[in-house]
Amino acid sequence: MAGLLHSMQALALCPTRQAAQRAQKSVVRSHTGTIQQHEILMMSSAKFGPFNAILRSTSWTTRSHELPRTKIFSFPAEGEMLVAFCDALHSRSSDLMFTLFIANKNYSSWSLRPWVLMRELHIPFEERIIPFGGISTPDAFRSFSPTGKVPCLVDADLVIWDSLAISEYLAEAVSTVWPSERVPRAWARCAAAEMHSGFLNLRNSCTMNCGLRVKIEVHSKALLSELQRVDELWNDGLSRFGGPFLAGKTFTAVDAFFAPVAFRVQTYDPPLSARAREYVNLLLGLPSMKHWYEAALRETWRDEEHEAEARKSGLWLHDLRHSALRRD
Ligand SMILES: N[C@@H](CCC(=O)N[C@@H](CS)C(=O)NCC(=O)O)C(=O)O
Repeated sequence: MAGLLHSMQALALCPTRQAAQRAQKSVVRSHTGTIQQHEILMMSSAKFGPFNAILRSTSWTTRSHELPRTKIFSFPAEGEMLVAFCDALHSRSSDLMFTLFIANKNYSSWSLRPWVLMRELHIPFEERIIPFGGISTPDAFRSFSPTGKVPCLVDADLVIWDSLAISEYLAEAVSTVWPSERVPRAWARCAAAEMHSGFLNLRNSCTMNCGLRVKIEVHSKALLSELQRVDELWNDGLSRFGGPFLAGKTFTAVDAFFAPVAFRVQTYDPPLSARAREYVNLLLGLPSMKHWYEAALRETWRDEEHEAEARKSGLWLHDLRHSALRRD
């Protein structure tokens, strides 16, 4: 929509009297399942005057077989009026509703990535939790996700079933998902991809379990070498782009990809440099991360597979989930 606004502003600043036609679309889906497509046709004609904007607004609902209803509005559109109109259309796009399927906040590290990204970038979405260790069966996951895994983003009739693919899908509409400049953007994509496809020892021996505090008794060589690489990678990004986030001043998808590592560090307290710890504290202090954490502590589902993984990781010092339950 920002692109739409810019192109419309450009158009408003240099209206020509020749018969020009431009079409721009915005599709808005409401909570009730109604879809509205706004299409702006710019044209001048004998009928509509020298320079008029025509809005073709079509709405239909996903819940019935009704035919779409189309309304056409036309009005003079020059200069500020056109910009004001575009602003109004832009604000309507905030109704855009994605549905994000996730699993337990306490365990689901992959779910956290798009969730924190969307929350930090103020991308509206409806959250649906399908918990491990609840009453849901593996079939429940297959009903919305082709792999039976989360996260899964649903946008109208489109399903995006992988956290990296979700980030790229969102990046097509929201320019702040990745850094705006070429060099930090390339770096951020490499680092996010490295996290997406690597760090298996960190994932397996320091499984995400937000509410636990665990003492790792023996750090394997493989785990230590991955921790060193995380540290090196974070220090590299922070020095190159000046922090406080990995690729510069603002939170982008690469920070979302490392957000689960911040919870792992909180749980397992592994050896890390001071700068890396500072970055972990920054992530843990974000309002969205605090919200996720508090919700994780309140969850009452327990999934034996995840609990067993955490038991293998080391000595449990504290289980804050229990105290959270006692507080309730
Ligand atoms: N490549 C996927 C991995 C997703 C994934 O493994 N999700 C875990 C949750 S943390 C899951 O759904 N596990 C359920 C299972 O393996 O049955 C992504 O990035 O989204």
